Amino acid sequence: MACTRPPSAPRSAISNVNETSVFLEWIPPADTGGRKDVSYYIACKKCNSHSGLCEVCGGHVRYLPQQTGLKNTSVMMVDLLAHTNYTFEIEAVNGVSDQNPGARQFVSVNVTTNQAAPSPVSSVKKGKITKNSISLSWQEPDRPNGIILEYEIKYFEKDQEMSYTIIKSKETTITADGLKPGSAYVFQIRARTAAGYGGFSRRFEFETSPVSVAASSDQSQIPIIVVSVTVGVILLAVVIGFLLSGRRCGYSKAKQDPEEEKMHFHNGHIKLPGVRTYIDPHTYEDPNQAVHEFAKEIEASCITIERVIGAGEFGEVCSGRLKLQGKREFPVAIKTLKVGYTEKQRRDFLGEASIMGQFDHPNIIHLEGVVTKSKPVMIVTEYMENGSLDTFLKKNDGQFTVIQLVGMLRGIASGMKYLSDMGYVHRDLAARNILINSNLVCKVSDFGLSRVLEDDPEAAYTTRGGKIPIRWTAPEAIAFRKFTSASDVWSYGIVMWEVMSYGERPYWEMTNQDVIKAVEEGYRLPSPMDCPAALYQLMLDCWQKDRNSRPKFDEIVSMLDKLIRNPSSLKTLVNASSRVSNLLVEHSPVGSGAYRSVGEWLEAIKMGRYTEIFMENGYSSMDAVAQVTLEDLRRLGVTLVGHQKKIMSSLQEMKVQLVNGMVPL
Ligand code: ACK
Repeated sequence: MACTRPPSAPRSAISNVNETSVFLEWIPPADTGGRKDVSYYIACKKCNSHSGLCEVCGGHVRYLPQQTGLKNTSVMMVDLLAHTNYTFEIEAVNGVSDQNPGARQFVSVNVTTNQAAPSPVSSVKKGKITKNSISLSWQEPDRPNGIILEYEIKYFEKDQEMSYTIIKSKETTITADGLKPGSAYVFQIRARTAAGYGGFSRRFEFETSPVSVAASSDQSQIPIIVVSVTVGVILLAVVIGFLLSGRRCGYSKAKQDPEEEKMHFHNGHIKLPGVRTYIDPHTYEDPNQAVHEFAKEIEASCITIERVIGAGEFGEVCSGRLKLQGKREFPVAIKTLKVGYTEKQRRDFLGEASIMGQFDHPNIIHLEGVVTKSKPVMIVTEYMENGSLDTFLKKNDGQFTVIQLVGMLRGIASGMKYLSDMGYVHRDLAARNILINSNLVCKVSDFGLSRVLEDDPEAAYTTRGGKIPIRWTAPEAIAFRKFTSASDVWSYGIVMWEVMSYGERPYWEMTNQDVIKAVEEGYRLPSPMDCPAALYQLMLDCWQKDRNSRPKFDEIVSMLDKLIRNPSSLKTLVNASSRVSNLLVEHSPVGSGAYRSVGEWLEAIKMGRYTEIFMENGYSSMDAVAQVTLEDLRRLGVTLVGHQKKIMSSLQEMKVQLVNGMVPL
């Protein structure tokens, strides 16, 4: 047997951070060492951001599916610490790696995890029990992921879940009193940090003493609030009355957790405990107050502008660097407000910062702060090296693996789940409004008030006077302005299509009117080329006419996670011939109209070099060309993916123009 050697390092590793989980993907080593038994090992190091020193990660990190002997080129690490720098080294090994005295061959990836809610409280002990009260104590969660601000204790009499009581406590002990003697009660506890509430603990059941035992209660703990469901309902009625009586308007979240019955006031806005809600800056009488509530003021001297990278509606977009006290300088994007602005323009410009500043999620563009005390007025955000997703994909046509594309889509869905949980409806979700960084992490951007649609060149006026990006918008939002998270899901389906077709324009050159008509008649975009069937099915689900039948963003995230964990599920592609015949079943084939000859058509799309091959193989008329499938192209020797795409897209475009429709649902 020939001598073999250890493999070279894996290549092109990319990471996708989601709160305290990291997904890694890489390409196999260029040199497998002449063996077929290559597998991968992941080394994890936790690094101190100040000293730069790293230590091996503790046993709390979980690797899915495993840390060693990985056969696939991807892995997920979960249960990492929040706000922590990690270095992951991906090493390729084979049967002779152990014999190798030389240096290890690995590719390394540095990531910083994001904030995460605390893990559930796992251990709860009963303390003093009387006939009317139960005292409890518990341990802080294993992974608080921040400073615990308070605990919420929910309890109810066993089998009476509909009538529960909630106590809040800053301590890890409470006494629930006013209970029935000799009755079983169920308790659940959750912790809250700045990142929000963690999950509830499992249910703990304790019983009060029977009547004969002397009553006593432990007064050492002070519950902050005790409100029963009944009181909650009364409070709700009072709050509504209060608002109707003309007090400053509040904002209640569109999606309300039925379990939450209590309400708090925050700056005159109703806030539901446990669910962070987006507050519409419009509800502030003074928009400056909103900006300063949600955005940090940055001194202009901390910012170095380096170059102009684009044009926004309100002024130039630049790249530069931000140096905050006690922190290392880092790259930022800077949106500026052009001189001579009106008060309304200033308000609308800063409105975006007031919205963005309320979000904290790895797939939402992060606001560093604003400059309002000097001119020019600026909005400073994290820098996304690869710019907008649509341009980036067009520039890198055909360059990514399906898993990489799905990773991008997963990030966008995760950002959108966060926004919908916050009660924020984006209304202009499109690949042009997603930014992508050097790690291929996608982040949702472009937040605005009414202006959201004003500055989008894609937005067109509807007959009802609104301005809407027709190709990305759900029919109910176009027809009667019903913008909801479900209409954002429709747009997400279009973004999926844009991503899988590397930035192709949805519905090609069809007019907006034709798009509205075709969609109304039940036609949908056909599958992009080489698209996994599971992804196209998800797109079709997002484009259900009945908005309640569309998947929710959390379901989309779970579905994409499943596909990423099981890459073989992405191997089944939408059958190329069925893609085409879908269009032909319903309608007549491409014919005489558009081009007079095959040669003229191929010349027009700069594919004239294939005219001879087409003619020699019997594709001598446009009717014959209409039957061409991807397999036929490959057989004819059109092997370049870019050329295949160009030809198939052109065919599709012609058919779509002819039939004025797409795939019938
Ligand atoms: O495709 P691009 O390079 O990415 O061109 C547009 C341009 O500015 C106008 O919006 C780019 N851009 C916007 N925000 C950012 C950001 N945070 N990081 C990097 N580029 C950005 C966008």
